[in-house]
Amino acid sequence: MAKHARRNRKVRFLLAAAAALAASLPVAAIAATGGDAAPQVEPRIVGGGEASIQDYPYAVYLTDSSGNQFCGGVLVSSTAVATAAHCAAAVAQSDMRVVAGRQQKSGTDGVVVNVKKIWTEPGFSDPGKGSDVAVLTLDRQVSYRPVSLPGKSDGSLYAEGTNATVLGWGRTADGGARATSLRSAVVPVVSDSSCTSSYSNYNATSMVCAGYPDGGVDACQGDSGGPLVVGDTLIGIVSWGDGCAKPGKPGVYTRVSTYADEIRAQSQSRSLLW
Ligand code: 4AZ
Repeated sequence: MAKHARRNRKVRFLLAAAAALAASLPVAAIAATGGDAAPQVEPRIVGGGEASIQDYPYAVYLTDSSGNQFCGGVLVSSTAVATAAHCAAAVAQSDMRVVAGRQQKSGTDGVVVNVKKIWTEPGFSDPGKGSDVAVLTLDRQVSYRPVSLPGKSDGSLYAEGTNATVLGWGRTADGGARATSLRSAVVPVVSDSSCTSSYSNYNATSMVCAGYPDGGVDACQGDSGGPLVVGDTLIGIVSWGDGCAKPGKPGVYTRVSTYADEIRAQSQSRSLLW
């Protein structure tokens, strides 16, 4: 979408109703706390800011054998990375690399690790149908702190309005260039009823939505597979959406709590398997 179209749409949206105006207030708060002086007309992970890999040591990205970044991922143990199933299917296993501990794509810090096994959630066919989760088993251990997976008592993390952080090296604008460095953005969890209004194929068992009614802050292409965290607990995996940061079109994430037991099982190194 053209920037002007987006801005005009935003203005119309703001003028449309008092309710929309009230709903837009958190966006202003994010822009203010994000440390960006400019008003939010040039959305960047769209609408976020640069993040430190030290603060999010479990954030990793996936490349092909030429080093081209195509997705994100998240360390769930010293030998396992959770990502989106559609990311795991994008490149042949033998060509896939996991880059951990690296902030800048152009950097040389951290490690580049091969993948020796891919588990994909059975029944996955298309992100829009759910089950968009996979676990990559690394061919050696890495020393970066893994993320925590949600437990049985973590249901409240999915309450409407919970502020979650999405991380990635993907596009910084809808249709724009990919980031050169790790970025983060804060997005509130959206209720199932609201997300059903946004997307007729939304499934509350396999997916969770996050974003602002007015858009402006979102994951985007290339962020897929990356983490949505509350504190250091993984609640979502970037999966899909209608474009990026559009009003009324929140980002859709794989609902990790539904798959946590399976992810845990797939993350334990069991030498009998190899
Ligand atoms: C993608 O194509 C993609 N705005 C990722 C996230 C979103 C949309 C598309 C969510 O990888």
